[in-house]
Amino acid sequence: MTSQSGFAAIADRLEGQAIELPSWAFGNSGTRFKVFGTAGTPRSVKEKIADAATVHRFTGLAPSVALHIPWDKVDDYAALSAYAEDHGVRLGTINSNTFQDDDYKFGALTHVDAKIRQKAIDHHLECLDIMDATGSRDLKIWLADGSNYPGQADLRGRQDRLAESLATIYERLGADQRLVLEYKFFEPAFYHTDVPDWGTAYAQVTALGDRAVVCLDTGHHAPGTNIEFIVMQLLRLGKLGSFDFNSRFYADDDLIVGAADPFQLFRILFEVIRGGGYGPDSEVAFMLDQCHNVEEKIPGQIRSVLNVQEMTARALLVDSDALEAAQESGDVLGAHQVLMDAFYTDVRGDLAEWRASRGLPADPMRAYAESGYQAEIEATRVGGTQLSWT
Ligand code: LRH
Ligand code: MN
Ligand code: MN
Repeated sequence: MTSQSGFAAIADRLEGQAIELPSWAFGNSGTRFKVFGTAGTPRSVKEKIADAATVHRFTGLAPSVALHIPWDKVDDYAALSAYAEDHGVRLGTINSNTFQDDDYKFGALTHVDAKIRQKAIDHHLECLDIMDATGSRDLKIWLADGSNYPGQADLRGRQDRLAESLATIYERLGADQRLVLEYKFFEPAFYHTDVPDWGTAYAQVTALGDRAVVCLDTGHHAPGTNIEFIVMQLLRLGKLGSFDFNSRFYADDDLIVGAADPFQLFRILFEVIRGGGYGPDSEVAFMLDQCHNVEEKIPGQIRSVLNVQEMTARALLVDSDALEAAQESGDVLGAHQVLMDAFYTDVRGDLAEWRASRGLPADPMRAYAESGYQAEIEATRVGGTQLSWT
C-alpha cells in the first residue's frame, strides 16, 4: 500500500471533520506560579470569538466555539451568536463553572448545605437558559468537588447528593440538549474527587437518562492509563458524548493535543473510528481544552486542530480487514504491524494537497504567520482588560 493510494481512499472521510475550540484558549493563562501576559490577547468575548474564527478560516476544521460561564458572560447571547455567525463560526458547548466562588469551598452539587447546592443548581439552570439563546446542544459539567483528607467528607453522602442535583438539572434539559459529565482523577482536591473516573461518570449519567453522556478529557487520567480502552468501552455502552483534547506529561497539563504523545492520540482516534464515534452520523463531539501559557495562542490552536486531523487521517489508514484477519488468526506481530504501518505513514504532504484542493492554505501555520493578523491584534488590542482565567 503506497501512502498516496492509501490516502486517496480515505480523503473523503476527512470532509466535515469539526473540532470545537475553547474560548479560554485565547485568554491569558498560566500556572499557579505566574500568568504571563501576551500581546494581542482578547479583551472581550467577541475578540475571543474573532480569534477562534481565524483558526477556522485557516484550517476549515473549527466551526464552533465553546463558552465558559461566567468567564464569557454577556448581556445578549442571541446577539453574540449572530456575531459568531457573521464571523463564520457558531457557539457550541456551554461549560459551567462552580470552582471559583468562595461558597464552593467544600463542594457545589455535592455540598452538605442545601442552599449552596441550590446555588450551584441555579447556575446550571442559567447555563441552560444561555443554551436556549445560543442554540447550543451540550451543557458540560466538570466539578471541582472533592476533599483533601481522609475522614473530611462522607463519600457516600456526597455521591447521593450529586445524583439528586444532577437529576434536577437534567429535568430542565430541552429535547435536543444533552448533559455531559466530565471526570477528572484529582485536582484541585487531592484525596478524593466526586467524579474521579469514567465509571463514576457513567453510573451517574446512566441514572439520568439517554440525554446524559460522558466527556473524556484526555488529561484527566493517572499516568499510564489506557485511555483508548475507556474510549472503546464508553462507545460500546453508547455513553461517549465528547472529548476535551489536550496532552500531558505529568498532571492536567493542558498542552497541545498530540504534542506529548502522538501515538496515544492515534490509538484513541483509531478506537473512536472503530467504535463508530467518527463521521457525520456520530454524536461524539470533538473539542479542545487547552491553554497556551508561553506560546502564541492562535498558532497554538491551529497546530492543535491540525494534529487531530493528521492523526485522524493516519487512524483512517489502518487496513481494518488485514487487522481483523491477523487478529483472528492469532498473528500477534502481523496485527501489531498493520496498526504501526498506518501510524508511521506520513500524511502531511497529502493533507497539504487536500487542503489546497479545497481552497484552504496548504500550510495553515505559515499562512497565519504571513497573514498579518497577529501584528494587527497586537497593535489594536491595547488598553482594557486582558482576559485571564486563573
Ligand atoms: C478541568 C477542566 C474542565 C474545565 C476546564 C477549564 O480541569 O478540564 O473541563 O471546564 O478544565
Ligand atoms: Mn476539560
Ligand atoms: Mn482539565
